[in-house]
Amino acid sequence: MASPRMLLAVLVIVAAAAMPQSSMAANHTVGEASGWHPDFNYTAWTDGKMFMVGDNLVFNYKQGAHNVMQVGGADYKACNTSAATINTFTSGGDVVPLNATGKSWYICGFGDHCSRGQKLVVNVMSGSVSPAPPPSSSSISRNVVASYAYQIMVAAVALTTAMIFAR
Ligand SMILES: *[C@@H]1O[C@H](CO)[C@@H](O)[C@H](O)[C@H]1NC(C)=O
Ligand SMILES: *[C@@H]1O[C@H](CO)[C@@H](O)[C@H](O)[C@H]1NC(C)=O
Ligand SMILES: *[C@@H]1O[C@H](CO)[C@@H](O)[C@H](O)[C@H]1NC(C)=O
Ligand SMILES: *[C@@H]1O[C@H](CO)[C@@H](O)[C@H](O)[C@H]1NC(C)=O
Ligand SMILES: [Cu+2]
Repeated sequence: MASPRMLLAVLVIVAAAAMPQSSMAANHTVGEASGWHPDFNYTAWTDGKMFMVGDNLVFNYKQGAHNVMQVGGADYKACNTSAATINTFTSGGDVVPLNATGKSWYICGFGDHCSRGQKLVVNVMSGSVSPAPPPSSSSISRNVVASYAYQIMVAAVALTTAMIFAR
């Protein structure tokens, strides 16, 4: 018969294996399947999403038909396509890292696309809650993970107690 100590060890191992890997950076595909183009509400797309330092934005579009200019807030607001950019991306499948907290602004530099809605602002939150990065829109929340680990521990204690009294 398995000893309570052994059962506890097994449960601890199971709990450790159940914990997700610490790197949970998310890729946010801008506009999802619609991609990056005018006549789309990217503000609505950001609704309810969490953007964390370490996440990426992925801009999908036809190369040469659009681009991604990372600009300042004033140039975003003005749709200033001749703005001095922080970065410009042109590959059509741009993976743009969110590596700083605060707002990050993106516009398309082609024609009137920006004024037709091809513009995106995201508010990037800190990912500094150690040790693992905090939740992103597409990963399990820390609270869920924490409560799951807690429930396993409670179950382990209960089982161990039961084993002791059952002898
Ligand atoms: C995000 O996309 C990049 C580039 O395609 C890929 O290397 C990386 O594994 C992706 N990360 C996640 C969390 O899906
Ligand atoms: C885009 O959606 C937001 C809500 O997420 C709304 O407040 C805004 O008016 C919309 N913009 C346009 C141009 O429809
Ligand atoms: C657009 O950006 C350029 C370069 O930074 C600047 O000279 C110009 O004043 C900006 N225009 C507007 C409308 O903000
Ligand atoms: C932050 O991300 C931009 C791309 O948006 C990149 O050009 C820049 O080098 C990054 N900075 C750091 C410190 O990683
Ligand atoms: Cu465009």
